[in-house]
Amino acid sequence: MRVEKRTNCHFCGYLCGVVATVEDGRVVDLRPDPTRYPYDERIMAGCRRWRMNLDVLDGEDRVNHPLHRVGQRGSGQWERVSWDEALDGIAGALDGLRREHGPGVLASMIGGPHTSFWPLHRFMTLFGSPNNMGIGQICWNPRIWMDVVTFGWTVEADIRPETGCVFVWGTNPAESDNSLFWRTLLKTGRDPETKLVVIDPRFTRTARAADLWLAPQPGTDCTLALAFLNVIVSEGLYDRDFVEVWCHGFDELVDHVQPYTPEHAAEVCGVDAEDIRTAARWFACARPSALVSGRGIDQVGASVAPTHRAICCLRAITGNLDVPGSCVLADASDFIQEADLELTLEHMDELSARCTNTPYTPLQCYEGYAKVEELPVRYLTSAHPDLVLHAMETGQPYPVRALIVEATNPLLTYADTHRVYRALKGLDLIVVLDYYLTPTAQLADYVLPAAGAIERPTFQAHGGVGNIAYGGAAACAPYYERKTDYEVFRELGIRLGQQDEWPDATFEEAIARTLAPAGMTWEQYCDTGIYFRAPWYQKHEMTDEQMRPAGFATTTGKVELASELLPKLGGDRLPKPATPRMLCSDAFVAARQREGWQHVKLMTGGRKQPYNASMYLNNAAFRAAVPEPVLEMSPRTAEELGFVAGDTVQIASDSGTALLKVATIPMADGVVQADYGWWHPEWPWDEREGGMWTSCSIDQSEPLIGTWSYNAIDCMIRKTEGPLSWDELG
Ligand SMILES: Nc1nc2c(c(=O)[nH]1)N[C@H]1C(S)=C(S)[C@@H](COP(=O)(O)OP(=O)(O)OC[C@H]3O[C@@H](n4cnc5c(=O)[nH]c(N)nc54)[C@H](O)[C@@H]3O)O[C@H]1N2
Ligand SMILES: Nc1nc2c(c(=O)[nH]1)N[C@H]1C(S)=C(S)[C@@H](COP(=O)(O)OP(=O)(O)OC[C@H]3O[C@@H](n4cnc5c(=O)[nH]c(N)nc54)[C@H](O)[C@@H]3O)O[C@H]1N2
Ligand code: SF4
Ligand SMILES: [Mo]
Repeated sequence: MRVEKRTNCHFCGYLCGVVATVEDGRVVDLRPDPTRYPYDERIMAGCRRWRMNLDVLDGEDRVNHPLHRVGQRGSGQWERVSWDEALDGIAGALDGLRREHGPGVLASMIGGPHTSFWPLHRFMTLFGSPNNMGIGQICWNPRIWMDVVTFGWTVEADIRPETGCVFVWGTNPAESDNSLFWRTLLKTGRDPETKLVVIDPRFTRTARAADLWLAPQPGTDCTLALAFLNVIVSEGLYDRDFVEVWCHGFDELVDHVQPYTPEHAAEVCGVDAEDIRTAARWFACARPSALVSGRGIDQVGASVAPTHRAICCLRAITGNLDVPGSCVLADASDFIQEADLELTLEHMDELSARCTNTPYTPLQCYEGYAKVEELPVRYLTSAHPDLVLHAMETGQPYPVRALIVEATNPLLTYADTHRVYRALKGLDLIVVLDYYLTPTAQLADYVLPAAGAIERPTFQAHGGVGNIAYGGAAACAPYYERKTDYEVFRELGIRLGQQDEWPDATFEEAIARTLAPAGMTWEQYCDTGIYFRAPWYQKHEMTDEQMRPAGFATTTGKVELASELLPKLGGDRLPKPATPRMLCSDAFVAARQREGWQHVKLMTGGRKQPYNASMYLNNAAFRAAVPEPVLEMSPRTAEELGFVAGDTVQIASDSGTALLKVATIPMADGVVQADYGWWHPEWPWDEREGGMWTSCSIDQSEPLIGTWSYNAIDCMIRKTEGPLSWDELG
């Protein structure tokens, strides 16, 4: 029988709708679905991934059955086992470890937005472990935290026809966000009335659309933001009414920004002082103005909190907050939020008692979470990898002996990958749930076959910061013995006494339950593919029966330019640039310099099509188009270092080294940018994986949230001969 099914691609976080033609349970064709959000003809035409959904269903290298390790860890020898054997084996081992060491013995790792992670986190919560590592500290959380501290809630850019100026700060949606947002931005950038300012050390595809490109040295953005504030305050360009009624600590901020003149920032950031003035004036005067930020400033380590705080102040004093076309405070969701699905709040006390983040990162922990009045969202308590790895290595503060890895490849994408590797090698139990035998899966005891998008339902709710959820149904039942992530954690949970907490047999039913409070049924969701409430504005002005305005959900009820909360946690009232915490030791630098290596500043992980972190490197067509990882630098930097495009170079820090090919692009001088996540699926399995050069040491992380740096890193570099290989990586 031949039927057409509406389903979604999930090869990036945007979940474009596709229509699958299904014959006797097998998908035989796919085409874009123009009827469902987030559809855009040009996106589908330009995206090289959605057709892959069909190709990989029967992909030769997919994991199709549960695998159990035979031989030594990492030896690459597997036996096929049944699901019951695998799940009984895992549950039995976890039960034994919990009896011996307590519930904190189990840790988990997740990655980017590849699937719904709440089932794993519900499982972890019910098991009793707070050791859920993820990308919280370096992807998204820093902004969410500082928005919440300053405004009481998170904000999203609301780009509309009337938007007069957009700051695109440390994000490159032309490569990273193949979605409607980028299309909207591009259209806005082409409007002669709208000023588009891109702040990025690299001249990216996004920067090409800009009216003004500012290229700060990485990690100096806090000073730049303070200089914008300096211009706006000293030229009287702020929104007096909003400041007077709704901002707390304006006078303090005015004093605070005095030293941060454009000339000072020009020196620190390497940006022209006049350009700083121009950008600041546009943002303040071309209202409404919107601002979006990304990984570029989420991953700057020590400066992350003050940078975001300064940006929050910029939005607030210019009155670009919660008015149409500026930055709107997100709305709480009508459907159940992920944080609730994870059951975190119900188990706060128990989890808090075992939280390894306490007292190291006083905001990013259960106690920090409890201090903020109203919290949306998830991941605000996710465990710091350095602290959990430490527990794996030393048994302190208690032993962590088992690990579940879901939809991430930490041997390539977590920081300090040599250390991740060593810590994993010493564990008693590793379970990996993935599509492929990734380098991380090669170290597992059990590899469990995950059902891919179009084989499973999808539900994207952007972490619960808005009143929007979209996605849809599976096109077919999982092929072979693959299972949805939800089913795996449910079945494991039931084996470990959690049966009462998993009432829904399938992920479809769980999504239906999630949507029920919003009054939407599963059938309606599959049909429309979206639950959505339009944004509404100036919520702080809404009055109650006594005509009292709602205000902001902060301790003072106002926008806290000067924070009342952060000093209680050891932070600053006002944003101050932090001293960069250097990653290379003096001894390492000196030793390499004696051997002729040169010293540069390193950024990593600039997003590029067609790959996504460590994914799709097994796609032959992609590899033919983009065959190797590159190291970008300005032509001037290349010349100074003595390199030409195409040279093979080696970069190193004291936590690792990698080999890449030089490419020259317009970008800030003295800085290099390395692709990340690279591996060579076609090379025989070899435990010496590449790409290991960053560090997540807690000593070098930002002190409140625990953000480590992927962008303002110290590194050494030299030219090397010959093709890329593992041999030099030793
Ligand atoms: N193709 C592709 N798309 C992806 C991903 C992928 O791996 N590949 N990953 C997905 C994920 S997990 C995420 S989090 C998003 C991230 O999405 P984005 O945040 O848009 O990430 P990038 O595209 O790398 O853009 C970050 C930009 O910040 C700049 N930058 C680096 N350091 C600094 C700095 O100190 N200051 C400033 N101002 N800029 C700086 C970089 O040059 C880079 O151009 O992308 C998602 N989309
Ligand atoms: N140096 C450096 N490191 C970084 C970054 C950087 O910019 N520079 N960026 C950081 C950021 S922002 C992020 S988000 C991370 C991203 O890092 P990861 O998320 O770890 O990276 P991926 O390579 O995308 O790994 C995803 C894995 O999940 C599997 N997978 C995909 N879909 C599913 C699914 O539905 N179920 C299951 N079970 N498995 C699935 C894929 O096969 C793949 O092996 O990297 C971080 N690390
Ligand atoms: S943009 Fe993302 S979700 Fe959309 S088709 Fe491409 S890979 Fe799939
Ligand atoms: Mo990310």
